[in-house]
Amino acid sequence: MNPFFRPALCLLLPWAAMGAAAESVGTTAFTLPALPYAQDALEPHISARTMGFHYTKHHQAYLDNLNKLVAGTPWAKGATLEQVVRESAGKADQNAVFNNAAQAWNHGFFWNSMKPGGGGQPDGRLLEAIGKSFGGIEKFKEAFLTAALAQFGSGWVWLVQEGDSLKIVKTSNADTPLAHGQTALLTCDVWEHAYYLDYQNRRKDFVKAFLDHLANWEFAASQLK
Ligand code: MN3
Repeated sequence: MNPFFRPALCLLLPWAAMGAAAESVGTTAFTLPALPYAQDALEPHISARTMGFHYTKHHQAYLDNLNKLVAGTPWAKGATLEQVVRESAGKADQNAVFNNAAQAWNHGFFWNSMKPGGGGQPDGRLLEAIGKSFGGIEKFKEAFLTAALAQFGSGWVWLVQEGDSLKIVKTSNADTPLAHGQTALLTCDVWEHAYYLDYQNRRKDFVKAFLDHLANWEFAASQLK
């Protein structure tokens, strides 16, 4: 099915289920999760051209590589993407599996971290937790932007929950909070491929657009433990 026509299905599934391998006879393949919106839905902040490359080329490539790497291993028999990430993390001989599985997971999480008409601020428990950990939503946004600009080279900036507190963390390349016992709430991809077509070298403008116009606070709140 064309992923464009699957957002309703996606909304019915819990996020965790979306990362599960699709089962067929005796073997499984990790498949591209449906985007929760159309590829042009985040314009003008992220162009359809950027989304097209990012989702159908970059994200797909991580999944294609992962499927090749796990073929014939126990991971190809019904493991979830989360399992593959956790089980390959920190193992030198599984570095390629980790990189591709983590990037596949990170991208699925990133698509869900945005929505058309997002931004603003969360409410309820998440707003309270942000107040407690960062001193308010504006201070959180400043700290998130600072972290995004401080990430040297390719990587991600995240809002995570660790125990009772919220933190902003940066990860390099494919690294992910999932590998560090943290609960991811929201992420922004700061690899150049995420913004270069639209913003060239202006990472700051991209991350500001993410915070002010795209951040999906309902999704972030749904990940709180
Ligand atoms: Mn990316």
